[in-house]
Amino acid sequence: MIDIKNILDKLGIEPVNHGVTTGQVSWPGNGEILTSFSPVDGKKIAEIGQAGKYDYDQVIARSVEAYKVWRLIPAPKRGDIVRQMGDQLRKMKQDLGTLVSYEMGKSLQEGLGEVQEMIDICDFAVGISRQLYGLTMHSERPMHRMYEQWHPIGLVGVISAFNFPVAVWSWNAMLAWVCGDVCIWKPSEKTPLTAIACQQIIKTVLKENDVPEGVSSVVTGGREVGIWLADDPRIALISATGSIPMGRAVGEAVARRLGRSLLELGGNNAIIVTRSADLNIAIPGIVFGAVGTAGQRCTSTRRIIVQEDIYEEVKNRLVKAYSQLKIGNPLETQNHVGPLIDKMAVEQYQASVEKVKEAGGHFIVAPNVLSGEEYESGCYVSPSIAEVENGYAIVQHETFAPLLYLIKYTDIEEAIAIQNDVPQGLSSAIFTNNVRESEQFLSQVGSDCGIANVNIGTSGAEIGGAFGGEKETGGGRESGSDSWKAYMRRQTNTINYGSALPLAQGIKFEF
Ligand code: UN1
Repeated sequence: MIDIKNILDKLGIEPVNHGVTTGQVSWPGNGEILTSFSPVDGKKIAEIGQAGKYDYDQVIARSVEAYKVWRLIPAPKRGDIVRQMGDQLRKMKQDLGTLVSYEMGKSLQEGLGEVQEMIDICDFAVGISRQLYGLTMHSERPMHRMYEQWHPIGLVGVISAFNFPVAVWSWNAMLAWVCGDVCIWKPSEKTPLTAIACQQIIKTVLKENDVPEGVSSVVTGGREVGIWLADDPRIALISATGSIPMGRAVGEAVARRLGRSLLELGGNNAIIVTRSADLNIAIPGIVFGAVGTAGQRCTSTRRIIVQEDIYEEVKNRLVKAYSQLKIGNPLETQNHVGPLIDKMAVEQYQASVEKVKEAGGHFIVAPNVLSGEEYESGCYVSPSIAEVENGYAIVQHETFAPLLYLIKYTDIEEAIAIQNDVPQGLSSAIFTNNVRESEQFLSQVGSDCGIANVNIGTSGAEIGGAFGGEKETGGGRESGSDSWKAYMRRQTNTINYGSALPLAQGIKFEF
């Protein structure tokens, strides 16, 4: 049995916690008291004093001051501080991963995997801290030089979701820090303790390096804290991960003040299984994508689009695989599927199931809400599979639960059309051994998603790539590749080192 109390002690989580921190300094907010319950066993873990408006303004005032100092520290030096944070995370991986699993409900393996993503992004950000490259251009004017520089953008607000309660913050924060920005984090009110634990883990690094107070802040709270951030002209960039309605509200508020937003919202991710697919890898890929994290990743597999000749075989193998799934305490390694985040999520799963039935869908693996011993929290459901039409309203919508849809197709063009025919555009995959099909899927007439994979599933992206999607997914890109550019402002500089003043475009202006 895992000793949760001991892990909370090691992570500095108290029975009642300060819900506001500016890195080195923390205090109990004057907002409402929030209680964090575990979906694993339904037990109360700890309480948090959430931020009120006064606390929020204090944090932002300190962030503004911190930015004035932080932006002057050379980027590789900031990178070295991020490296030290990565070292601390390595030491605390087991404890933080366990708390992620206990507060959020994902399997311990996935909790540890999430902390590994944090460590990996630290390493990546250290490298990037020496590669914040701008281009140089040849000027059309004699004795002129043109180049561009990337400068920090300022204050970055990070709104994160419960399903990746720590990794998504680190994707944003580690890059923003090496870029010279300061971060204000509003974690999900469903997983506030993991956010507090992260601050405890990096606190010694901040202290040892004399990092100014306000470089890493947390303001816990609900929707209103998100609105304060979105409406605040002092926040240059809001990076928000979560539902499409949340992203729309944040995006509209930030756009109203002409600020920048980086949105990573819902997906409706499909896997196309073609006639030539190797089902020995396709089936596990589908099952992990659909039931991993109990279907609560934005990259979770929601739809399987299967070629008609192999439809019955795929269906039978999926039914067999689902019959072998063990549902239960995610901290116990033999279980594949843990609980949903809370009872509201269970109700939403049930409501979606009803809508599938009303639309004419047919369940081949029936959904259930589990009760009895081990399931006292009321948050455990069994994963389900339904045969549907892609056009059903409920299929067009992202249900954040292990509800998988099976859809039949005849030719590859039809499969790609079905894959793209949803409002969201995050992740997609094809299982095929036919190079024509895979190349068509990856081409400009193929998948319209930000992520398109061949012979792997839709979830579990590595941090080195740019992560995000199109359409209602929001268009933002986080994590690897050149996503760092979102956290900086570009300045174009033209320098005249001659003694004449020629104008661009050959314009003559004489007097
Ligand atoms: C999310 O669900 O918001 O690709 C992020 C994945 C993970 C990240 C998911 N690396 O599934």
